Order: sequence, then structure tokens, then C-alpha cells
Amino acid sequence: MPHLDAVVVGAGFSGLYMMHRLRQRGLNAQGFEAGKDVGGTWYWNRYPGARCDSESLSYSYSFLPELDQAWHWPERYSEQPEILKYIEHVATTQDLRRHFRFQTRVTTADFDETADLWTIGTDQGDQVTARFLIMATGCLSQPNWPAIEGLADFKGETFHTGLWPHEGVDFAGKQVAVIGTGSSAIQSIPRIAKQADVLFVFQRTANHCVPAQNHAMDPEAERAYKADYMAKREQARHSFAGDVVPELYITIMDLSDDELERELDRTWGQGGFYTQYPYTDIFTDKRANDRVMAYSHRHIRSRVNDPGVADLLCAKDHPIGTKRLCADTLYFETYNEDNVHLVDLNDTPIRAIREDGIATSDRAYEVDAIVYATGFNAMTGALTSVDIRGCDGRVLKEVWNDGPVNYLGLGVHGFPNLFTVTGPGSPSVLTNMVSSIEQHVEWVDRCMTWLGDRGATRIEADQEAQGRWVGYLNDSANATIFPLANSWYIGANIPGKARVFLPYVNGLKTYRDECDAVAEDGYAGFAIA
Ligand code: N01
Repeated sequence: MPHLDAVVVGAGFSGLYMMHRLRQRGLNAQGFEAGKDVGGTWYWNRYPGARCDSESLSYSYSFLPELDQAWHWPERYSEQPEILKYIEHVATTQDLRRHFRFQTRVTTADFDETADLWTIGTDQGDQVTARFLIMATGCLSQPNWPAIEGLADFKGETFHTGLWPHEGVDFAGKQVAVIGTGSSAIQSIPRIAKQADVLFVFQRTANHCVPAQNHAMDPEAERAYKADYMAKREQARHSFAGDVVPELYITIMDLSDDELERELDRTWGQGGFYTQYPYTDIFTDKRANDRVMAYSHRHIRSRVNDPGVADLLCAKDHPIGTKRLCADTLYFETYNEDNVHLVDLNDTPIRAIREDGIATSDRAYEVDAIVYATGFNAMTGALTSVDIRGCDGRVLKEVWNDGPVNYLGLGVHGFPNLFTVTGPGSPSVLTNMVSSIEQHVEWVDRCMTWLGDRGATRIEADQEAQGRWVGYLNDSANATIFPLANSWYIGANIPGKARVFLPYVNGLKTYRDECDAVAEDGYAGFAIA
């Protein structure tokens, strides 16, 4: 059984950077990745229109500044193939692929308390032991297939946006159904509608959605960003959102109606998350949020010809931004096309999938293809799908039954030498993911170095420190209006999942300071042996 210093699970942005750091320190680390190649999220999510709504100039590693100077992103928010090309380039130039075993899924991990070692098993029959197990498995990587009766009976083509075929899909001449109206649907629907003969969109909950305002990369913006690159990256590292964006400075409730209209015209003109960044009270005062929501609804109604359809597309059941905000390009205008039909599942719920299509309470929809844009078992799914067993036979999935208890979003009591990169309890999905990944990887690397320097073989979150951290996470979330929404942030999209707010809400800067303080205090809150 090969013995390793560390096993890294996943070869996306986080796994690749983790491997790079470990190998630079001369450690013997082995990576495992279920996909055929690197890329993680950007390897799997190849649906038409897939792109990131962090701006491309800042959605890349900061540890390769020369590459960022040379790299050209074609659009403000570049598409998936461009992001994947960047990750592949990094893997090639940093020679990272040879440390990963691809098409290999980690299935088991058992901690041996006498030796302080993990034994890790894969679906290909590998068995390795490692001092550290680093789960770089992503926050949105376990696709959610809805529990709809008859799903397997459908005789046409079935797709999930998070598992899109590499060869692409041609919907020309076809009748297509899309189930779901989250970010993946909102990006793919305009593209699918252009190809398909007929497109039925099955909507259970309308999502708040703002214009992306994507465009070809502005050469002047690119030049200015690159000229001031180091300062901008430093600013991002120590910002709330992990990005170079406006920090909170405007209080909505201080503005008159006219002032607010002008202000929102301005941020809607910037697009995407710029519609939320500047506002101090949008997530803490429902009245402020309601005013922004009313503006957003007016904007949507101005883009959709049929007032009834427009009304259905206006999200009303949750405050704006409390489910992940979607950024669109021509999403609402797509419903003005004759071949696109919105099916309101609140009015007519899906009863079953049939051999030839979808049956709702009032009619049957015959289709050639069904696209499930039904999201992911977010933040915990990829971790609990591995049979991880810690001290005294504890099983992570069971320990997390009532919610993912953890310390700093990095460690779990009872599971020594296990690190979760951007795990639950960390800012991750509420920030620029790459900034948060870099912070975690660097913290884990520093911690492992510190342990190695002292000859320590074991680090484990204290139960008490973990309890305090979980309390702090919940109190922080409850001071906002995020918990009002039935979102994947709170586990509401997965039947039976504990209702616990999963990400850390106080922003990357505060979180980084807290993690650094723990490290400087000799890893306070962790037991070291
Ligand atoms: O998934 P989602 P997603 N019957 O969970 C519906 C990131 N991302 O893949 O709201 C009918 O948001 C569900 O309805 P409801 C981003 O963080 C980023 O779109 O549960 N419908 C919902 O409409 C994002 O938030 C980018 O009532 C069912 C949809 O499926 C996250 O990934 C792009 C159903 C799922 O929406 C996930 O986004 C894409 C059922 N049984 C994704 N079950 C960018 O950076 C579920 N639904 C731009």
C-alpha cells in the first residue's frame, strides 16, 4: 500500500493549486479525479451558454501573475471553454497532471488513530495511506436529479446541465423541455431556444435575475487592470467579496424614490453582482430589499411582451439575492419568441415523466429531450458521498445529519488530518471562488508546514471550538435575511437535507483575518499531537 504525505481529491481550481503547493514543498502527494482531465466545475458544466459571473480578469489564480499579464480573456464574463482552456494551460505549464489519477473516484477514507494515517480507497481498486486527506471536491459538484416519478422511463435524450456531454448537443428540429430556472437554466435557455423547434420551460420558482451586461473585453479595462495588477489582487484578497468590486457604501433606506431609481439604473447598467455590492442594507433590512425587488420587477416587465408571462417570471417568494442571484443575457426576451413556452409548476405540477415526455396535472408535453437544470446537492454532497470514517468509527455523513458541523470550514472534530477546501462554513460561494480557494489552500499549506516543522502528526478541531464556530456561523446568517429563502444555501433544494445556512456570510476579509489569527495563535481551537 503506497504511503503518501497527502491525498488531494479533485483537480479543479482548488485541487490543482493544492497539488502545486504540496509538490513545491517536495511532499509526496497523490491526486484523484473522477473526470478524464482537469477542470472540476469547468470540466463538467459544458451546457450551452455556461460562463462565470465573476469577471474574467479576476477569475484566475493570482499566484501566476506573469500568466495573467499574458492571458487574454475574450469577454468580460468569458464562456466555459475559455475558462477550461486557462485551467488546462495551468495544469500543463505547471506539470500538474502527472500527480493525478483521472477517471478515478475516491469512495472510502478511514482514519487509523494509532498511526494518524488515512487509508483511501477508489472505485478503481486503489488503496493508499496518507497523513493528510484534502477534499478539494467543489461546492457545486454533485448533481441533483429530482425525485420525479418515471424519470428513468423517458425514451428520449436526457441531460443534466452539470454533466453535459463533451461532444455537445444539437437540439435543431427538436421539442425540448428544460426543468428548472436557476443560473444554469437562465444561461442555457436562450441558447437552446435558438436551436430547438419548441422549448417548454418548467418553472417551479422564479429566480431573481439581473442583466449580466456581458460584452467583448474592453481593451482599456484590460490594460488598466493589468497595469495595476498586484494592487488589485491584494485588494481582492482583503475584500468582502474576494474581488475588485465596490465595497458597501450606500444605504438604500437613506435614498428617496427618485435617488434610488437613478442609483439602480446605474448598477443595473453595470450588471450582475454590481446590482448588490454597494448596498449596506440589502441583506439586512427587508424594506430595503423590497424596494430593490420592485425595481427589478419593473425591469423584467419592460423586457417581456406578455404581461402574464412577465408576472410569472418575477420572483416574489424570496428577497432578491437571498437565493443565488442569476445574471442573464437575453433570458427574458427569449420568452417573446413563439417557440418558447413557460409552464408554471405551481399551477400545474409535474405528475410524472413518461416514455414520451412530461405529464403535468393538466396535460402531457411530448418532447424529444429533457434537460434537468435542477442544480446540486451543494457544499456537502460531494463530501458526504464519500464514505469518510474518522475516530471511533464516526461516519462524516452521519455526523453531518443535522448539518455540517465544522471548525473554520476547514476541519471537523472526530476527523483528524482532514481538510475541506471551501467547505461548508467558509465564504466560498458568496465570494469570487478563486480568491477563496487560494486563501484556503494557502492556510492548509501553512498549517501542514507548521505541523511538519514540529514533527506533529495529527491536527483535529476541538469539539468546543467547533461548537463556538457553528454558533457564530448561525448567528451571523440569522442577522441577515438570507435564511428567508428556500435556497441551496440552506439545503432546501434537497429533500430531507438539514436546514442549516451553509456558507459563511461575513465576507472573505473578516474570514481571512479570523483564520490567520487562529494560525498565529498556534492553531488555537485545534488539538495538535
Ligand atoms: O441550480 P439551482 P443551478 N421540479 O439549484 C429547479 C452556480 N452556477 O445549476 O427553486 C421542478 O440554482 C429549482 O426549483 P426551486 C451558482 O452558484 C453559477 O441553476 O427549487 N423544478 C431551480 O429552479 C448557482 O446558484 C453560474 O423551486 C425543480 C432549479 O431546478 C448554482 O451553481 C452558472 C425540481 C435549480 O436551480 C446552481 O445553479 C450556473 C423539481 N423536482 C451555476 N428540482 C455562474 O457563475 C429542482 N428544480 C453564472
